[in-house]
Amino acid sequence: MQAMENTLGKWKNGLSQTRKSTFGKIATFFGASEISEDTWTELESLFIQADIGVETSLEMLDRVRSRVEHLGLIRTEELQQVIEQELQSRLKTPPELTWGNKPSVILIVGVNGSGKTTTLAKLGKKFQTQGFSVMFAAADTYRAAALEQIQIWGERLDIPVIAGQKGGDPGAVVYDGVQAAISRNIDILLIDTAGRLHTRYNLMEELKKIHRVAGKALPGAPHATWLVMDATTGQNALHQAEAFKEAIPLDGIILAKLDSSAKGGMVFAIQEKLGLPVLFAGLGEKPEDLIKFNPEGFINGLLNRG
Ligand SMILES: Nc1nc2c(ncn2[C@@H]2O[C@H](COP(=O)(O)OP(=O)(O)OP(=O)(O)O)[C@@H](O)[C@H]2O)c(=O)[nH]1
Ligand SMILES: [Mg+2]
Repeated sequence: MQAMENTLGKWKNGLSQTRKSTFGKIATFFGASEISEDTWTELESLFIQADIGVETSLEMLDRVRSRVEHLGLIRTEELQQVIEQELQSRLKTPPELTWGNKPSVILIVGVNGSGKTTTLAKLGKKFQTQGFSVMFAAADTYRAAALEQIQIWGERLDIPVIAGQKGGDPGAVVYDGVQAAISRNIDILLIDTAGRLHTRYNLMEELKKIHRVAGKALPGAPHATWLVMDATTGQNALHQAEAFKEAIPLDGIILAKLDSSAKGGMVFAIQEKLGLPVLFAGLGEKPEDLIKFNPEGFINGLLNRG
């Protein structure tokens, strides 16, 4: 119970930006006035501003509208519950994660700057707290700073890091990482990858290769591939996500920087358009600021519901 309350508090704090701007406007929209054509036009524009995406917004409002007509609702205050139900019904509780393989290999991918390395550190801490032994593999060999960043996290969290040389072959790092995780009896190996190469094509080819190499080093690996998306980039990130999905099989989304986003409606479009579960949300820069996605907490945080 205590844990649940703390989580609700985290959602509320983490989503204060979006609550103060877009979603807050939706929440204050409900009053004594009568529902009219203008109501629907305004709601549509609020939904789109909130980053829900045009198509998803229209679909959601269509459903709200038929429900309102069916129930014979007249005043905008009566709309609130129907909209909240519609928002909530669009979100899925992520599946429980189970780690039947030892080591379980998790590949972290995403465009540059989306929050991969920070998320990897947060996941490392989370799994460690749950009692698993964790190792990092630094397969972003393009930037010297990337290596340094992950090494600092490794030291801080007391998690071993397998790394190659700057400019080295990322595939080799993945292979070595898996071998090291096997020989050191590690439970979970988290692999960090680069977010930018000379071209998008090169990046996708490299990710395919990394994926293949992991499977060669350990049949069945990677056991999960998670795409880190930056919540502040909005609808644009959805197109980027499609490119990753075409290149390699994805198992879930981690939405980083939700705390910095004034929108947050992307969550609705992600589940709809990508058909992938949102597993975790990043609500800050500290290792403990990654929380399991929870539709109820998310909606509470967006609308400041009791
Ligand atoms: N506020 C906030 N900042 C975050 C969050 N996640 C990551 N960041 C910040 O976003 C910036 C980029 O994060 P990185 O983890 O380096 O991103 P990356 O995807 O590894 O970047 P590249 O390796 O350059 O592709 C850093 O300043 C992080 O502190 C989050 O959930 N909330
Ligand atoms: Mg990085």
